[in-house]
Amino acid sequence: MQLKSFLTAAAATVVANSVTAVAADLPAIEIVGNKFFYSNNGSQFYMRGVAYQSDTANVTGGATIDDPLANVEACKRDIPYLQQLNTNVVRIYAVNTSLDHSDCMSALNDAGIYVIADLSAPKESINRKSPTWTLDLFDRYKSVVDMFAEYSNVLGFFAGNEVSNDKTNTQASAFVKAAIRDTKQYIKDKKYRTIPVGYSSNDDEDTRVSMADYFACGDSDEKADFYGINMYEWCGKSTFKSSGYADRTAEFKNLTIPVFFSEYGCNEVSPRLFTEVQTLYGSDMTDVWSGGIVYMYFEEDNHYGLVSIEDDGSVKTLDDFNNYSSEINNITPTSANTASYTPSATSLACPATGAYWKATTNLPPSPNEDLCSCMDASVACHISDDVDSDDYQDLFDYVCGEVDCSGITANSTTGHYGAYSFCSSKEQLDFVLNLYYEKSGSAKSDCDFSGSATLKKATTQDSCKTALQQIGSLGTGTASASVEFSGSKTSSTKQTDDSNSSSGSESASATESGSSSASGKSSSSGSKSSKSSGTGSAKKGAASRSTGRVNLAQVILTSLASISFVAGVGIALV
Ligand SMILES: *[C@@H]1O[C@H](CO)[C@@H](O)[C@H](O)[C@H]1NC(C)=O
Ligand SMILES: *[C@@H]1O[C@H](CO)[C@@H](O)[C@H](O)[C@H]1NC(C)=O
Ligand SMILES: *[C@@H]1O[C@H](CO)[C@@H](O)[C@H](O)[C@H]1NC(C)=O
Ligand SMILES: *[C@@H]1O[C@H](CO)[C@@H](O)[C@H](O)[C@H]1NC(C)=O
Ligand SMILES: *[C@@H]1O[C@H](CO)[C@@H](O)[C@H](O)[C@H]1NC(C)=O
Ligand SMILES: CC(=O)N[C@H]1CO[C@H](CO)[C@@H](O)[C@@H]1O
Ligand SMILES: CC(=O)N[C@H]1CO[C@H](CO)[C@@H](O)[C@@H]1O
Repeated sequence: MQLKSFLTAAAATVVANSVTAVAADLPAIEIVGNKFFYSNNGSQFYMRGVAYQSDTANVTGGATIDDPLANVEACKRDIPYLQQLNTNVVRIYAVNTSLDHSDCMSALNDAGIYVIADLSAPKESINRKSPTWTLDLFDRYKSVVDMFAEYSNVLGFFAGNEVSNDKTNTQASAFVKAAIRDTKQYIKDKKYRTIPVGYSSNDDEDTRVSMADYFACGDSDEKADFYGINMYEWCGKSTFKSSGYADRTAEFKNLTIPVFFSEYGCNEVSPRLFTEVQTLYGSDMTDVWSGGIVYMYFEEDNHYGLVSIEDDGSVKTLDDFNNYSSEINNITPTSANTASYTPSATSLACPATGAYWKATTNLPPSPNEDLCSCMDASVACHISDDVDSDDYQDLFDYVCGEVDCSGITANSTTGHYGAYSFCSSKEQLDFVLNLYYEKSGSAKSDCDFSGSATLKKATTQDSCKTALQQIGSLGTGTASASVEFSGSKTSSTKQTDDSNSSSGSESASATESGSSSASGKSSSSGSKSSKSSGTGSAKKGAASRSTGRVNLAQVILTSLASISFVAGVGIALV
């Protein structure tokens, strides 16, 4: 009998595992309307979260990600403390997908704790100053999804953290929303559980309403599944009204997706009293908000810790821990149930573009590796393999002064996206060098660039033809035809380390925005008006390139290059 042999096998497994007590998997959390629910019984789920990751700023300095889910000893050390804090969610800012997370994930599961994880990492995130949504970045996001999809205690993923953070860079949100769309589709394509994908925002008074509406509006295929706001408005003893919470609640009450504090806990008054907890989980707010995540577990220089880790590795609870503990263990939020709950509204208008909002709802295209490979094989002029990718930018600057580079650029205000705007820097460079080569008459010397480029045989595979024709030679059209590239993909020059990933046109400083918020908190954050949530300061300049050097090199290169083209002499690139 099939059943009997299954039972026998199961029994054998139980015997083999008898030392470890295996708790059942936590029920997945699902979303209906603007609320989270337990999938097993339909009761409402409020986040009682703690941000759980020590300083990731060192990553920006070139060190490794301190991945809390890969350190099972620390997990096991900390879980009893998280349980004292009635914790049901931990927020993780950056994971290392080369490491094993299974032991910590199951320890958290057994403790009734869900994980909400950022998909980006400080070196691999959408840059608010020159935003792109690329093959490389999508690969990073996919790798995190692949790693965590199997765990039922993954509550959801953040596709970005404070990427746009004021009215000067709202354009970047279009790229984050494209990331949400593509990640959701990837989860579907892989037939994973429907894991929610959302966004974590700062709290900027000019942009906060437009931004929330932007992420929550539109087709279900592309809108965020939930929305977090990093909130530092309630400092010391405050009230629902005087803190600003009342205004925020009025502003977010029409949001059609769950909204919560993805960080909170102003520390202007220390020790923190956490009197906001009663309000957040009380009747003034629970219709609109789904709880929050206290920033943060570990005490560090910025003084937001609930515990400190002593030199001997032990945990010492701080005053903030005790105060938060007494508050969070004393809440009784009302509970809706899916059986009787009907969302009051299901759709929301997208924000109009204007002085404070510049991202159109026409999103950047989905990165398509085959298309980039098709294009790259079809061009004749290629950058030489021995040119350092650090030097690509100089070539882009020169060539894009000579030819129309719209095929590789993206503008989320106009909604014009080059068909190759998501390709690797190398592929993009090949594309524009080839445009220059063709424009100049396609002589061998037109593909030289001071010895940096070479001609190769161009081939257009049949399975690429229609799409490439639709896109056109400038790269500005849209392909409705699908593409399939056979052979080795050209974009396998996946950038894996710091120096390499800061090269080219894609992003000079991917660390500028993204998951570094865990480290960027200045101790004075949380001003009530919260023009900025205070999370930006330490991020600034995190990864600016050595601008002086580049500019100088660029000037020299550009003039040398112009001379060399005229004279037909090859000059080696510096
Ligand atoms: C629903 O299930 C969750 C998870 O098992 C549990 O914590 C909660 O108490 C249950 N709700 C009710 C009303 O039984
Ligand atoms: C990491 O950050 C801590 C705290 O800011 C600092 O003391 C330490 O030197 C840094 N380590 C590295 C490798 O940068
Ligand atoms: C990820 O972990 C691997 C294996 O330990 C390590 O080699 C790598 O440097 C880590 N990467 C980051 C960004 O921390
Ligand atoms: C919420 O929706 C109501 C009804 O459509 C509308 O009158 C109100 O202005 C909206 N509030 C906000 C803050 O958008
Ligand atoms: C996008 O287009 C607008 C309108 O033409 C322009 O003002 C803006 O500078 C462009 N942005 C980028 C990043 O090119
Ligand atoms: C509201 C509250 O619990 N306040 C306590 C916070 O911690 C300090 C220091 O332990 C206590 O004095 C407060 O009573
Ligand atoms: C592909 C590539 O360019 N890899 C280089 C990245 O940078 C390191 C040094 O930081 C080089 O060793 C790799 O060859």
